[in-house]
Amino acid sequence: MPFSVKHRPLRLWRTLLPWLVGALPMVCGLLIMHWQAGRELQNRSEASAQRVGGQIERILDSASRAASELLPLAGQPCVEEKLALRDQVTRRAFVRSTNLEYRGELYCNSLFGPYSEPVNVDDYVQGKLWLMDGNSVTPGHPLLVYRVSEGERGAITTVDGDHLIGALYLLGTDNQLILQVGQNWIDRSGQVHKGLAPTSEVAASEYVSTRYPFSIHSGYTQGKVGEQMRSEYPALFGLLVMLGAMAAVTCYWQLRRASSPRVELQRAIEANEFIPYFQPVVRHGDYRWAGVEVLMRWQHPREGLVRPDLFIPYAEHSGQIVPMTRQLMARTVEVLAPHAERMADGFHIGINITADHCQDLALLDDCHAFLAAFPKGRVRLTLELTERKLIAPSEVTHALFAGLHDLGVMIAVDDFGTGQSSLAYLRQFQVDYLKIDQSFVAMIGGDALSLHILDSIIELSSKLGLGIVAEGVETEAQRDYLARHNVDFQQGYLFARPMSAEAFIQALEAQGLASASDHQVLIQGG
Ligand code: G
Ligand code: G
Ligand code: MN
Repeated sequence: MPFSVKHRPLRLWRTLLPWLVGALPMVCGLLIMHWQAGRELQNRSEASAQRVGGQIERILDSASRAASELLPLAGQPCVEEKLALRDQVTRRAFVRSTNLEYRGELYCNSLFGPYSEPVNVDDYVQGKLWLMDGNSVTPGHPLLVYRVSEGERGAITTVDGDHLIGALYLLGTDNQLILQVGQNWIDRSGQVHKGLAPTSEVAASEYVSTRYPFSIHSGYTQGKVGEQMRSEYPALFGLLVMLGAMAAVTCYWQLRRASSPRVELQRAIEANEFIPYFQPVVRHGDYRWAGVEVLMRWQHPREGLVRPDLFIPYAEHSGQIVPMTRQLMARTVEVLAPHAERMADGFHIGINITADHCQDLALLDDCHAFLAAFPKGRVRLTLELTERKLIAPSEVTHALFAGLHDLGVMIAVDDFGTGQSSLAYLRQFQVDYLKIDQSFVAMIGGDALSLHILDSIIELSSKLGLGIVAEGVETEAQRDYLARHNVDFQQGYLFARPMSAEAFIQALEAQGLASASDHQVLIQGG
């Protein structure tokens, strides 16, 4: 089992990781969506600059044709040509007025006829195009002026600003569109501004006409990408949230699976994975079952059956041994109580407890509940306290052991001889049995000195008036030696290994039958 020490930063990391993993697909998805929306806007911006540019070129074509047709007339007397000027205004859709220029002077106008105004070529970009914010006829109203010239002659046509504004409105209003002519520009408001048009913050693009000296700038205001994402990808966004949540939950479960021992034990407690195994204890003389020791096993979903020495130490350390033992006692009741009639009165049931159990009186309730599940007097509950970890006496332990005594619960000191419990200790906790540790039983057949230790323990306990249980009996020689020394009970592989509940119940039934037939043999024999 991968038990490891838990570090604080690790715990923080474990808490954060599912959030990070959940956020990752959302962040990546949002980045991709952002990029995609930006690209779409860029394409749209370029397309609209191009289309609007095309429309303005068409408008200028009309102005340019009119001017080209009038150019040969420049220099002729105005009275003769003014009808030709008006003819062009009428014929050309976008032309508002036409003019003739000769030697730097605009001398003939389609509206006024003869006229006089100097022509400043510098007003015109490349001598051709001028975006002006009004003239004497319509002051404050934008006007696009087209000029064609040849030597001293020139023809000038004007386009009403409304046609330009119309072109800028051509594709709707969700984007920014600006017509730039030289140092002047105009947007949908119809106001002519001086200088260079401001570039859009999002998806700025430019269409530079190859036929006339103007350009179209298009783009979007700040926040357009977000708006685009919200309006175009709500379903995709929902999917991202779902993916993120799924990733986070999966990560969370994966982390839990390979989590710390405490979390793993807690999970096992909740899943009821701690089950009782049973090892019989036999009586001196006929070696019939006098009782049983309940040994905890962990039925792990992946590791299989886990031995207690692998997890009990940690459970004791973390304090989780208390709820685990409570669960074990409850399971033991479930298994054994229905078969109580198979047990002789005073059948011992040994439960291992630790010092942790003695810090409050909860154990009293557990024992009370345990005994209440059996017919009165049928079982003797024995709590086995390991001698390796001594209990510190206090008011609570005093009350606890007095209460246990009143309930008729017996106390056994487990692994006796391996620790250093004093006589005072044995008396303090009103001990009833000593369980001689199997290392001493293993000395039988060894050298004389070792055997002497075993003999001393047996002698001591009989002098103290305590019952003795010998653990780890594996050979007949050991069994017989212990029998000769009047050890009350024996436990070990020689008689039975720890077994599952089903096996134990089966064996218990077989025992009952076996003892009945023994009895018959005795009667028949007698
Ligand atoms: O069952 P096994 O046979 O492997 O026992 C190994 C050790 O685990 C023994 O020292 C035994 O006392 C201890 N042990 C077994 N079951 C429990 C239990 O329910 N509680 C405690 N505290 N120790 C147990
Ligand atoms: O609670 P206690 O420390 O007494 O636990 C008994 C332990 O001894 C358990 O691990 C149990 O499986 C083991 N055990 C029981 N009988 C024998 C035996 O005959 N030989 C050996 N080696 N171990 C035994
Ligand atoms: Mn034990």
